[in-house]
Amino acid sequence: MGILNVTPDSFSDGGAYVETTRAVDHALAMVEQGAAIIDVGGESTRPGADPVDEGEELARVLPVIEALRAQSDVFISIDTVKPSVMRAACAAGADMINDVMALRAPGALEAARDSEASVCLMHMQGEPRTMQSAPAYRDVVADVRAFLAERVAACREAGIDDSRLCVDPGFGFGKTLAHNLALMRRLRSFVDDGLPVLVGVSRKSMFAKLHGHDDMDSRIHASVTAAFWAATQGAGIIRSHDVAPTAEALTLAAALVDN
Ligand code: YH5
Repeated sequence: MGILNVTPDSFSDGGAYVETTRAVDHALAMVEQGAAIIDVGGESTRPGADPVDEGEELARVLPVIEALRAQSDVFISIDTVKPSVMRAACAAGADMINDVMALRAPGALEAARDSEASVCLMHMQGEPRTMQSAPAYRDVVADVRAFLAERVAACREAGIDDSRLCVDPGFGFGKTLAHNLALMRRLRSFVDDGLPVLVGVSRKSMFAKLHGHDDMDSRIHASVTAAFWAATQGAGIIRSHDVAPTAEALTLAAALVDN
């Protein structure tokens, strides 16, 4: 899954892809490099980020989804927590809803159900603005698995079939480095719960904390290495900014793992 940020304040791209044609070109380049899914996001969910107005988010993502749909059959994911954006994005050609709130916003379950799109349910403790202030768990792996099981049950209740779902432990979303490492170490337990697992660690600050220093090359190297680990543990989807090296790591993982 290649990340396509269409946020002017985006962490990595500095707003370089606000323009639709540039965004679509970047998406097509990621497809060329091996991305099977393009994750279009118009609201930054970086720690500390402020929420984005609905009209602004729609104005960012809809032209990109429409233009990408017109030029490619790639699976398109919309990274949003807003039911109105889910509906509009799916009407414009999105195939998947990637929700860091796991469809907890009022109306989100209904919007997802009506769209007939696939859904990624991600765990987050707290909200983006404050989630990294003091994350705490009884047992991070058990707590996150229980949360995801509850959201899967809510989806079933709402009429969303399991065949449409994947789950995500939500690396960096209300987690310390120790929490992130515990989730990565025990990733197999999420896979064993039965649904496809999505992992998003690309360029995240957990690697700066792990290394004790911060530069983009180090973050990217660690992200690709973590993608390899996640794939060997059975993760089905890796969300990444750096598709070419990540795709190569996943090719190696697939060649090494016994299935
Ligand atoms: C995710 O894990 N993450 S947006 C902070 C960074 C770098 C990157 C400080 N959407 C996920 O990518 N969706 C985001 O450096 C996501 N899983 C799913 N399913 C945050 C992000 C980032 C944040």
